[in-house]
Amino acid sequence: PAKYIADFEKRGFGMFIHWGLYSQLAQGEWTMNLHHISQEKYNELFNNFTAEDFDAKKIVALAKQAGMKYVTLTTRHHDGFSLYDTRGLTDYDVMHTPCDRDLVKEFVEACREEDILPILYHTTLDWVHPDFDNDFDAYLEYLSKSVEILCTHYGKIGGLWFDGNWSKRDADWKLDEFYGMIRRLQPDAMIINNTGLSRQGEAGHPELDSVTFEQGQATPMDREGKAKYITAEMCQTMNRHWGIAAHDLDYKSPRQMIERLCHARKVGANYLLNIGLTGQGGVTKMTEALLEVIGQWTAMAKDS
Ligand code: FUL
Repeated sequence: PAKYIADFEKRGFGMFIHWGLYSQLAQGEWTMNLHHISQEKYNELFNNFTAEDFDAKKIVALAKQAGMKYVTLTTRHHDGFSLYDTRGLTDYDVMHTPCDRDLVKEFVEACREEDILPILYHTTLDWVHPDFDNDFDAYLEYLSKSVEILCTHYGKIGGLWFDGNWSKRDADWKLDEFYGMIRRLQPDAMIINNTGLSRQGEAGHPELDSVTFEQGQATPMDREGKAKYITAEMCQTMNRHWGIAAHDLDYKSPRQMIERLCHARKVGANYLLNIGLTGQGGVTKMTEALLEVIGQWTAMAKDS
């Protein structure tokens, strides 16, 4: 496989970060949809977003200490809000909140300094954009321009991680064009999509560099058999939610997470372990404690 794919595979263990306006409510990233949060309430989250606790360097250091070699950040989730400067494409971005900092820029730069590969998660499903359900071609153009910004303003990125094509299974997402644009602008970026391969037994688009097993486990058979893949990633939550959820104390033990990591590596897959940041971008004590134990283990495993 291409060198960048081999590099991704060698890195093996990554940190997934879910963070957005929804984090202020601490009910998971689907809360707008599941709990019918009003537009008014969401405006309040937008107007209160300061990101004052977000320290990209600290997060990268935490990931490193845990033995992780890449980090995947939700630059835009299904609620449509962007953590990056969309340069006039939409007002619904971080530059129009009190925060007024390009958080993706801070993130990518912090990663680069520490040889951590930055991967940018971007939703393809949008709950708030008026074109999503009315003028899908216009929406695709908006989506493509959004991703083009990520491909052109942050230097070399490690990859893009898409999520949401499952929301309109029969639609023409024009993936040839979409992925083609990324290949042109970022020839060494991984193109990953949450294809739901584990449920579907299908590998998605041929252009994909990696397929994702959300919460599920890859098996050696998948690699050779029907659901053939070049690289695979198993992504998993620490508790039961991706976005921070205050009521959810159902955490996995470090042992369970380490076993998953070992399983993934045994079948040649990567393990992407999620953390949910607090409303203004901080890391919870629980997350820090779990990462600390995992780091002690990975450090010992490396030495032995
Ligand atoms: C899912 C999304 O709908 C979740 O909110 C989360 O981002 C997960 C990683 O992928 O399909």
